[in-house]
Amino acid sequence: MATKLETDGDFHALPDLPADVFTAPLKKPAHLGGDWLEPKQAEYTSEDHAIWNDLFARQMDILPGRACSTFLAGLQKLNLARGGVPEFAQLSEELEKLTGWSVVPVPMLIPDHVFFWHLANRRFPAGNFIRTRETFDYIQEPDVFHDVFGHVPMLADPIYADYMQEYGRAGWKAMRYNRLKALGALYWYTVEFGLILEGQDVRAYGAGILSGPAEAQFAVEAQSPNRIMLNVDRVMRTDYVISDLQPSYFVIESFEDLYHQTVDRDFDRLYRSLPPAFTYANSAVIDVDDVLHRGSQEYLLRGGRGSGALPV
Ligand code: HBI
Ligand code: FE
Repeated sequence: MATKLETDGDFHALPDLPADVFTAPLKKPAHLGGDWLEPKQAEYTSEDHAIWNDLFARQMDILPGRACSTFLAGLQKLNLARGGVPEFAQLSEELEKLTGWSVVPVPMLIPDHVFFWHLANRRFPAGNFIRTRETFDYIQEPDVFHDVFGHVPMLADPIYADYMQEYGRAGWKAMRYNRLKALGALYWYTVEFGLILEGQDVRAYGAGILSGPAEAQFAVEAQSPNRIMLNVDRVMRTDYVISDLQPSYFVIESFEDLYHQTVDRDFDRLYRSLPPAFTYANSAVIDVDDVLHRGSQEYLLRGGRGSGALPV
């Protein structure tokens, strides 16, 4: 099953990035090695811990009835309500026991191939810094709140934990075919902004939804966005924006379904058939779509972020 992805090596050594791969350059801070890991987690001030606690309380008001049960269970299993920015070492110890994952500190966005390599080895690179009061509602760079509150509880689930590792392994192949952007779109529409059906209801499992107040309501309830059943081939051809609420969300039936849709797939064939650029706009609804909700796109049509449009 997983063997198709595993033929690319043992994932032990950091791969070289081929010179002609399409990916954004990042400048590595001088004190870091090739793995981009901080030697130890940052020390946080009492104001940093207070910011964490306020962000946490705000999300806990919003998430019941909107977050999926797997996420809420993960928060409990890892005791993330204990208060203050969690210590990665302690978190890793608990996570190791549950699913064999650990959480490691990084200073900023790290290059795709390094990120995939950590995931393939069941290490989750988490932002070391925390946002300020000035950027309380929205930041583009992943900070410790987004990464630890949004992503880590999901890693306490064994199936999801395996999906994330397979995703990292799939990065090798994407690199060889120069299709990292397409694999990035899959990450975006599942790990960051994914929705799941629980009975008749749609719930969020994507960390970008779970870690922000506006997006949690918008993704699950608003009339504007499309909600479409996930189709991996389709999503990997779909453009995405990182600076505003999403015009479309993709919905899975279960985490088993997500795992099998991605892992039981001939990625060689898929990458060979993928064009180098995205085919579909992020607001598009296309013939093959199994549509749960066709969005009005009112929020987008009124100008989106910065226009004062309400996220309806
Ligand atoms: N770096 N720190 C960090 N966090 C991410 O989520 C991340 C990254 N680098 C690359 C990356 N994500 C992409 O490869 C994925 O979004 C596909
Ligand atoms: Fe994220």
